[in-house]
Amino acid sequence: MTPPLRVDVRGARTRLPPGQVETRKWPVLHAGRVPDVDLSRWRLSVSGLVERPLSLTWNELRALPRQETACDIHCVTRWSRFDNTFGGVPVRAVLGLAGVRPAARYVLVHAEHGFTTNLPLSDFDRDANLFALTHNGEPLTPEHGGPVRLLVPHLYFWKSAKWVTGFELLAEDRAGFWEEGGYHMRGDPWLEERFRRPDPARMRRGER
Ligand SMILES: Nc1nc2c(c(=O)[nH]1)N[C@H]1C(S)=C(S)[C@@H](COP(=O)(O)O)O[C@H]1N2
Ligand SMILES: [Mo]
Repeated sequence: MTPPLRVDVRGARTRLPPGQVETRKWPVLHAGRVPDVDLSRWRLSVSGLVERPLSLTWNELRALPRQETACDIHCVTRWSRFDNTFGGVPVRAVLGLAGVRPAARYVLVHAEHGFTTNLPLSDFDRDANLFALTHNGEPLTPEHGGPVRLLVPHLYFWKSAKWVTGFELLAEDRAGFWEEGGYHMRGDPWLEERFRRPDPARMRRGER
């Protein structure tokens, strides 16, 4: 008798999103130079559709609750790095201080040198997200965004702005630095949201 057909789906689910390659190193990737951040003048500014606009000093940020987030990181240039532990202040702690107004739907994150990145508020307002101060127990190095970077681990890593200086809550989505150049407005690595699909109507009008 022929043996029964055997189907084995163990291990069929991977930690690696489509089109990604695992790396053990931690590549350094950004536009421009690594900024010199002066902590005595540094502020985290929160503006836009909030009940209480904020301008938190370095000490005020550090006095907020802390959390660790264990995660994998996925860069749109196709490298992924597993098993990172970031420590810092939960984004939700800062949102709680500022108070989100009902009309807020999107976030524009600001960083040193005018870097910006945008994402839906529903992706920003998540348990795992941090204003990260440490990586695997050590202070973030300047190359990796120290003294403080955003961490949004479920989206491509370009949304995790290094040298973060604040964010705005908005009613309408507004393209950030890489997004202006065609990168995706959301950037879910599991959906391969790398680039925006060109809008044929806008292309005909000669717009982006
Ligand atoms: N301020 C700033 N943050 C940034 C970028 C940047 O150019 N400027 N690049 C993004 C991109 S594309 C990636 S992949 C990650 C890289 O972070 P890493 O250098 O710590 O690996 O930072 C993101 N944050
Ligand atoms: Mo990236």
